[in-house]
Amino acid sequence: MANPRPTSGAVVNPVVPGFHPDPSVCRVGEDYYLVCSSFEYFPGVPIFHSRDLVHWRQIGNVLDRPSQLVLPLDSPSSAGIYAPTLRYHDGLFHLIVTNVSGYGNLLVTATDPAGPWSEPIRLPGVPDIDPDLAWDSAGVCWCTCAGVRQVRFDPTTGEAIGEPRHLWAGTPGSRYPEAPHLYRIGEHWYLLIAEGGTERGHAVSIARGPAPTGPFEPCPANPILTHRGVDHPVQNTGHADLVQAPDGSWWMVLLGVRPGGGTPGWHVLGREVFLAPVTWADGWPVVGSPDLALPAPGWPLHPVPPAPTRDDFDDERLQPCWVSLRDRPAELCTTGERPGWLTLRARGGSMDARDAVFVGRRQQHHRCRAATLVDPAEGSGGLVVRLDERHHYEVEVGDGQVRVVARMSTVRTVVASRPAPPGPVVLRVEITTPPPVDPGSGPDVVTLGVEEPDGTFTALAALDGRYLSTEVAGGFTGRVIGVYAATGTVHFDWFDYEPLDPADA
Ligand code: 6LW
Repeated sequence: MANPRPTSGAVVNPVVPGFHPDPSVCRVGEDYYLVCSSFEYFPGVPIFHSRDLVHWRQIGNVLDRPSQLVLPLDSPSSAGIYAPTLRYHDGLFHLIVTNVSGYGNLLVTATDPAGPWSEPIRLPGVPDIDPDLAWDSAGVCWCTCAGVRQVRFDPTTGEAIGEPRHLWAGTPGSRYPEAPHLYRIGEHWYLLIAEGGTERGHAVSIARGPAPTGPFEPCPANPILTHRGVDHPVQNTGHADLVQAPDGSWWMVLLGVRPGGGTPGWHVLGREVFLAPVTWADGWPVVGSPDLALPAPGWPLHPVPPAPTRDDFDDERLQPCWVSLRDRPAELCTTGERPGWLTLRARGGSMDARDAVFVGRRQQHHRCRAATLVDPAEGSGGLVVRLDERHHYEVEVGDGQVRVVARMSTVRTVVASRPAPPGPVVLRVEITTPPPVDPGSGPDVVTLGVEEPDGTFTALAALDGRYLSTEVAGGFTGRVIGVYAATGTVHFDWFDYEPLDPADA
């Protein structure tokens, strides 16, 4: 499936492409802010700003210091940071989130959502993942989490007041009631949840009651959104948050995936952020389909400039889109040591290691190209497309050789190798989506290679992308493309990332 991106005045879904799951959105006046899960990547919880709900620009990461984000070097992929909720109350932004890698639930606050955010308060009294915050008219704060359970809560100390109460088990016969968000809208309190699991059975359901504590009456039309069993290019739809647009209309942000290839379809970009229209009938929300193109909205649009293709690594700090694995100690990753270059010093060896030294950015387009100029004078390293430790393809230079390595579950193999051109070398990866030639075709083709001294590209291998998909690898993340050091010290002068479809640029 080529996943064309329609344009011309329409809302183009996903509004935040690439691995950005579990969206939570918050409106303050004319400004919207949106956060997502980040799992094993550091910094954690990317935060975006928009004036129109359609165009989003990353303004930072909420958990950007080691004191806020503890990710043990041996913690598994798809552990770490799950499902934040972002809310604004009394002049302060509140972000509540779970670090499943041992730290538990935590709360941070900020006056400016671009940061800095406070040191975290730990929340031992919150009994499960996916915490939400809501304040009632008396100023009492309620924390609701997966299960669905709720506890009264003091957001200034993190202390739970009393015991958690069970609120709702979700739809009978469904599973995993989670991702709750609680809102006062009109005369009712609404309890929005996800259920069915985050794969093809994913769904959004809702209940309402007279108070934040319930009792809650399920919507007769539950689930109010699901794409299970439906032939729609957007699948796994769920984990939603409600928001009002500038014109007062209601919308939902939610996660969905875009599977490609033949049967059963593989999604490679992770769970992405979609927008869906919401209307109301009998006091219940009616959710329209999060189609790839929605009609142009009735309020002014505020497009954001496209991200530059090249990062020259000239800034002292990396741009907020760059992530590393579990930590980013200055002695392993620096932009200062060789001015204008990113220097990586190997620690754990190859990309198979949980403590691999890797800096990357999310793959956000099905068809794209990435390249880097690498000087491997004192080591070996290269350019990698990563799903997790057990699923990645890389083109690497070192010891006078250029190699393409594929890691697919238990299989690790050198697919191609040849002598390296002299001096710093440009490594390149191109990801394309040829039409499926048979029902078993993969979602895309990942071509890895090297540029010759005259600038021509030599492809060394073209690999089936399904092995870097969530359907094969499992987990909650998506692809991240970046650079790494396998041995010694490796320098990168620049990194290019560009979509190959003009409509995406
Ligand atoms: C998250 C849960 C979910 O905690 O996936 O899709 C989990 N929904 O709500 C991890 O992202």
